[in-house]
Amino acid sequence: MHLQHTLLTLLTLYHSTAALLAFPGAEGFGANAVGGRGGEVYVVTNLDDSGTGSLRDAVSSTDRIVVFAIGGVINIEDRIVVSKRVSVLGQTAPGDGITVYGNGWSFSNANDAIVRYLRIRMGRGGDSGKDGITIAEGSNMIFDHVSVSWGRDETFSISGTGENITVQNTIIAQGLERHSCGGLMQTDGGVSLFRNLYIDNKTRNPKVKGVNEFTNNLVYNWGGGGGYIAGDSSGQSYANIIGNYFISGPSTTVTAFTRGNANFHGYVENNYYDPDQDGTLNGSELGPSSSNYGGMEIIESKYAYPAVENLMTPDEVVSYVTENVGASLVRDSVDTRLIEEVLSYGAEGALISDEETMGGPGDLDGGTAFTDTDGDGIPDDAEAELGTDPNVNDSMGLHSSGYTYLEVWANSLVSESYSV
Ligand SMILES: *[C@@H]1O[C@H](CO)[C@@H](O)[C@H](O)[C@H]1NC(C)=O
Ligand SMILES: *[C@@H]1O[C@H](CO)[C@@H](O)[C@H](O)[C@H]1NC(C)=O
Ligand SMILES: *[C@@H]1O[C@H](CO)[C@@H](O)[C@H](O)[C@H]1NC(C)=O
Ligand SMILES: CC(=O)N[C@H]1CO[C@H](CO)[C@@H](O)[C@@H]1O
Repeated sequence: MHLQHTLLTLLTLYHSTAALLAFPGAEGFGANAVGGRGGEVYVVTNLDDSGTGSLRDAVSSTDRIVVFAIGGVINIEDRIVVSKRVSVLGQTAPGDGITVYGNGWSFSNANDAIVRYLRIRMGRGGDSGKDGITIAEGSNMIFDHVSVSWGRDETFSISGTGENITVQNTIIAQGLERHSCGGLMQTDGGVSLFRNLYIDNKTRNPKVKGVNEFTNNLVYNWGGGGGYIAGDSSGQSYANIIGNYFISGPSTTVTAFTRGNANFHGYVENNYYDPDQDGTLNGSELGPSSSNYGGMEIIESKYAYPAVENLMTPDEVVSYVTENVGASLVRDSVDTRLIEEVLSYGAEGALISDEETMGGPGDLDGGTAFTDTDGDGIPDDAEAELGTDPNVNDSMGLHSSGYTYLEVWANSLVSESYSV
């Protein structure tokens, strides 16, 4: 009887955990990623490339919520490979937050990843033929307020058997020449792209195949390879494309949508295109004809994919994205410049082949670590407010909301609803 009751309690707990959003404001196919909830806390305490207290070490084992007691640029030599059930909560870093520079990251098979407020800048020194962020397989992942740039192959790419993945409020920028790619988003397992900025990539902004929702994104200064590339293959694609703004820049020589065919089935609604590169934001709606959408098959009803809670108009998207997207608690020099390009409404922007053009990753203020007597990741003064004990390692306990106390604290540092 007693055992049965315990089991029932456990099952109920499991159930409520499974239905919980990754964090308040998580949306789309990856909204229910669990991350390291139920595992251990790992506090990153240095900017080293490896070893105890480093970010690489933090993500190398499963079941961890990773928080930061230091801000700054982490220079990496080899690619970082992320284990299953890991949360990387960059918003907890003091100072100007965290940039990881020098190579890219693999989230292949890193099921249940939650990644927030992190800058990932690959650069010329990274592995040739590799991406800024790669996901070739794996499920239930969400990337929120990430800035990823300077991929040598793609910048952010999801392919293969990836399933239930969201990329939201994220900057995907400046894939390095000559490939200069935003990235592939091609999987049948479902990818949501919400409120992102694709900027200064020659091609694949993104290239979509399979099951995909592309809503409230801003695409700026794509190059001759293409803005949104619709499938371009014999595989079948089923996509919603809603409320996006496409703004041509100095590098743009082709229309917003290209390379579609009858295998690409798209539901389209209220997408704006400003082609004239004249410094004024005055685009107009792309009528729902196949020719405006690169030749894809336009379908009448929306696919029943997990949608955004607050659908914005394209004009609202421009305001929202320029104010909020990327690791925006503190904008670094790179993101600041990218946003200035957008706000030139067509006059500024360039494809680059070398990050030196951007001044590299820039300098970041490391900030001051908060006092955390028990080393459980939550600052002493916040423990007092949360009702946890500043002298006991108790941050992974479950709050009544279903989140760990550590997540409740981390979530409280950033805004949770995405509307204007
Ligand atoms: C992806 O999400 C769908 C819908 O919630 C679910 O049925 C499916 O099992 C999920 N896939 C994985 C691998 O979790
Ligand atoms: C947008 O504004 C520019 C400059 O004011 C003007 O030259 C252009 O014709 C306008 N475009 C549209 C579509 O109204
Ligand atoms: C706190 O406990 C976790 C286990 O949940 C452990 O991994 C971690 O090292 C502990 N931290 C400290 C500072 O004792
Ligand atoms: C269109 C465009 O600006 N493409 C650029 C994308 O970024 C790479 C690297 O930053 C440039 O080399 C491309 O020219």
